Amino acid sequence: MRMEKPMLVLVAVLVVACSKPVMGLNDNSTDDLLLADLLWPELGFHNRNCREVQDHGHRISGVYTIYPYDCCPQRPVRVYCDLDTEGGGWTVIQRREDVLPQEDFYRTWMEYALGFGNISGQFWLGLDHIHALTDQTFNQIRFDLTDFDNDKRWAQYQFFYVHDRTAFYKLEVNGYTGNAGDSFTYGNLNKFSTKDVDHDNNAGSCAVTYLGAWWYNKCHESNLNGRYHGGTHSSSADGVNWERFRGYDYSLKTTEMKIRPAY
Ligand SMILES: [Ca+2]
Repeated sequence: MRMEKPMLVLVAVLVVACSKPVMGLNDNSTDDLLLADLLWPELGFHNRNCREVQDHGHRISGVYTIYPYDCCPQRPVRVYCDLDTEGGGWTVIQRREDVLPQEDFYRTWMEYALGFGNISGQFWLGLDHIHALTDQTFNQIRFDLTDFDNDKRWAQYQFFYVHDRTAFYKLEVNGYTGNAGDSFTYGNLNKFSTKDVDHDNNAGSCAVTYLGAWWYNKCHESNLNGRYHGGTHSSSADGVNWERFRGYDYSLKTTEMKIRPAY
């Protein structure tokens, strides 16, 4: 039996509406679904990032399915969209929180490439996804940081690009504004390093010494994937540090890293 196009659309709407939420990389959330989200894929349209999610009618921050890969437009990725902060449209790529159990961020190259954690809680989105998002168009990055006195600071960069895995996810960043201080530009033009893959400019391994994974130089002014010490620590520079905000012996309470097209 051959169904006509309107019937196909109706069936698709019913199937999506009646099915459980799409499950992806470790999340238990439900989408804020608009009718357009059900109809547009039938017409070949997909949101490629959280700015498009917002531009097409969504107003509620939360977990959405986007299709960030220009190479492979049918490949879905579950992401958290911040549609509130400073105009919204942000795809969140990292989050640390003061909750138990703490997510383990001292992980391998492959885990940082693919992503880990719970997209509604503590997570790293994954360098492949981050590359795909920044490869779509010019992107900004924003850091929202909080200490245990609930002092909230931010840092924003007008340009952010992460190269692909063959270039070891090399970072390009510039154009700081904010009140947290610029502790990210120091990583500019550096490749990513993890405890098992060392691309830094230090004789040893910055990732091993400072218990994180980052665009280490020799070594860092920020270490947001470091150990969650929860405030002041006696060790040096191995916490969730942002040097220009609280220095090398203070591990922040919360962090979010988020990106959006710069247009
Ligand atoms: Ca090294």
